Amino acid sequence: MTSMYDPTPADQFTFGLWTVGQTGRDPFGEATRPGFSPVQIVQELAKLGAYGVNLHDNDLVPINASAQERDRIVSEFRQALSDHGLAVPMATTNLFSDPAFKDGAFTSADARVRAYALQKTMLSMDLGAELGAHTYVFWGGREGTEVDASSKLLDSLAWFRDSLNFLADYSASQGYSYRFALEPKPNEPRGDIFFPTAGSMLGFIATLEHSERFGVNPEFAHDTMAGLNFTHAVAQVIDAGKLFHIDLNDQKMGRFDQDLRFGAENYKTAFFLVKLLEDSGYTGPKHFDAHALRTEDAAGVWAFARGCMRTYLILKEKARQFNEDSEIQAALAAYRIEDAALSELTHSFSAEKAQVLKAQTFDRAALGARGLGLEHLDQLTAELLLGVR
Ligand code: GLT
Ligand code: MN
Ligand code: MN
Repeated sequence: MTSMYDPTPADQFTFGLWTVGQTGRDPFGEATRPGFSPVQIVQELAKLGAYGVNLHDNDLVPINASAQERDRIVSEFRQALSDHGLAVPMATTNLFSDPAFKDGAFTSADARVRAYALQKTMLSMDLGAELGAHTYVFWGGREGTEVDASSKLLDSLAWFRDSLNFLADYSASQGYSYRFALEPKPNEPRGDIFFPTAGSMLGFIATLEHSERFGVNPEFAHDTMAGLNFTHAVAQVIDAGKLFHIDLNDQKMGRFDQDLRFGAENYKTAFFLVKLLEDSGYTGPKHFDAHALRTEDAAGVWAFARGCMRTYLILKEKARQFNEDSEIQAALAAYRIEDAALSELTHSFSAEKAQVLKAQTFDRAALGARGLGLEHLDQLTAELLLGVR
């Protein structure tokens, strides 16, 4: 039996090969399940109604594969994509697993590592383009420090900028259609990762040569680890016109990077995030950068994947109900006070308007005394989410 919460490719849900392919290994224990081949992942995701699959170069092609092996693997994978109607909307580079990158890739203090990182990324961009990807993600997992006595902070920023400028030019020289999405994270695996927040990424993007080709790939868990409000971060990225991609998952605040199933933990934040994405008209892929719990077997992995997508669609329906609920809309209308004359006065400067505004009298006591009705509005929202409205 199908339901309105069963995903279809039109919903544009995607998973990374590394997400559903994760084997349960963590820093304290070995794999608890064998994982799946890239071709199996394509088959299963297509059955579940996903739109696409994303990858790092080495999720598909082992780092030590020969040219012939690479071509064979890629051609088998392309065949599976076409057989099952799945896209590869996003590609990225693994610049964090190999010991060569233990002190950073583009921000390594070793010029040879920086050059190797550029070479590896160009080859990975070639692979992504071959598979039809239009978004290229940079997650600088190893770009950071534990030891600031290394004295490379300002150099690292310049090296990172040079690398991105180089790669944007490489993309253009190859005729690739890439838009680049930079993914912030505050820490883990480094003690401190450079560009910890969406805001710091936005600031850095403005310094790039082709800043119009660069945007942000925010991740729910990354802001939540640091105790930040992810929905607020995404709003700022949307306001800047820079939401090029998004990584959805869940997380308890202040913990290690859990990458939980979307909506597993913070229902309310997930609701306001989905509402923001839907209301703002975001049309890009919704990528679940999460993995099944270590307790799960193969069936648990697909239950996890299906759960991510269903929860998004359930919250999307709740957002629609929120927008159509007359009591909620009345509470919102009462909360917001519009004044056309004052808005005209304040929305842009003129010397004359400034004079008029300075002469205006405000009833400060009345402004402070007004009750805003937010308890009522929040309780209505809670009841909607809890299914009793
Ligand atoms: C890694 C990380 C993610 C990044 C991926 C892209 S890899 O799983 O935890 O947040 O998005 O490199
Ligand atoms: Mn991510
Ligand atoms: Mn993560």
